[in-house]
Amino acid sequence: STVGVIGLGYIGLPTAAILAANGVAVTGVDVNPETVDAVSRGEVPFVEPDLAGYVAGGVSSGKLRASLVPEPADAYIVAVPTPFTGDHKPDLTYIRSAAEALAPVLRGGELVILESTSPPGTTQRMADWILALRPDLSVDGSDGRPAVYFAHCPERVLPGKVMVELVTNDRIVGGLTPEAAQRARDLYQVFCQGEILLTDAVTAETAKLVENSFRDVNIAFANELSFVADKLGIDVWELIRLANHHPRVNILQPGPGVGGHCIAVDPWFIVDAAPDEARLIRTAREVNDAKPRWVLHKVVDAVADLGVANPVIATYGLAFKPNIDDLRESPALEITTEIARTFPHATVLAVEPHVEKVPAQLADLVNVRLAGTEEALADGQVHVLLVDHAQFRALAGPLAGRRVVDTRGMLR
Ligand code: SAJ
Repeated sequence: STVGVIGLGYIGLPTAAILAANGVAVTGVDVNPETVDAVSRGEVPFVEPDLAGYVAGGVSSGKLRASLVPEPADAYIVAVPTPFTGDHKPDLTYIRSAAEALAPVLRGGELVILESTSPPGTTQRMADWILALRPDLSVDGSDGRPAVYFAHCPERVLPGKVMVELVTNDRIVGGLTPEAAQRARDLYQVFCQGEILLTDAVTAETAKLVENSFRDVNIAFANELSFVADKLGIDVWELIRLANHHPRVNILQPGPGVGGHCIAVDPWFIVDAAPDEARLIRTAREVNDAKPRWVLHKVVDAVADLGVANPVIATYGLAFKPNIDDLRESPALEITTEIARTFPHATVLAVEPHVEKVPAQLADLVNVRLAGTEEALADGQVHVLLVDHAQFRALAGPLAGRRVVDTRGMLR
């Protein structure tokens, strides 16, 4: 069988590569010519463990190709971004473009799977967009029009473990029709060893959003405890460690805020779909989004306490979580930027072992530069711990007794 994967990003490219590794002829489609060129050469335009080997192998075996436009295939997987707009409304522009690109190549009988994390009802909307351009087709073969089988199969892989979790995670498959769900299951069975659970499309869409909202609400609880503990003058990490000894309590860890392109986004899709009902989910987003500013205030206090006009402030970590190079929606990057803006006369030394060149967001701030750990330890007067990278575990000794804002409890 042949599969077209629309969108060669963090999800589409690994999915295309794993299908190809299992003998499926895959055409990866992307609107970005640089991405298409890179994949055609067997290269990966971003960092994800083990992915490079799969892509190189797929291209050299001839099973994986890349193209700027969709080509006829038996099945399509749409894995394009679903960001939100400034007022927290979902932006479905990329799905709509994918639907418009796909419509002319359909012949009837194909399976079209939406993998992008999407608000409830999006699979139906994608089908509506396609069928509006192709009134000769239908979702169920009614009126003698050939069927196109639409399903939603949300991705659930953890960045940094994508190639493992693609194979081992259970998957939810929601069809616009039961037949569509069954066909989608057959496709995922090619590489997925987890359980494949069938449902309808709206339930599948909502399940994905609920998973990430669950995590967001739980992280917000931990972050709220960090505000409470600070007010009470107690150590939040000690507090959580002790409370977690209860057999039915399992509190997550506070941090500088919630980053990444999923957990900080997806809960808003639920809030948008059910604004009067999703009160806790909305509040959790607000609590987590308030955390970077709170950390900035702690830095302002530490600098005031230092009482120096041109302080040297060292920040440790820019990524959105430990041991990766991903800076998307990173609270650590946001906090470092805000520190530099707040203290134009300070020197900010940003330590990020996973990044080699200054990120665009920091590029026009003349008082920030990347530095190594040794320089930061030697010259820094205020130390802000933002990401618990493995490399930073050794900081506890050298930073003991110094002026530190520790957002991750790393000095404990
Ligand atoms: N964080 C904390 N405290 C914690 C745990 C996490 O502050 O105790 C922060 C992290 O530092 C980071 C953010 O939360 O800034 C999110 O990190 P994460 O590791 O929880 O999740 P992601 O964004 O890398 O991946 C999530 C996963 N979803 C769940 O665990 C429910 C993943 O399975 C999804 O596939 C992914 O979102 C996605 O693409 O939706």
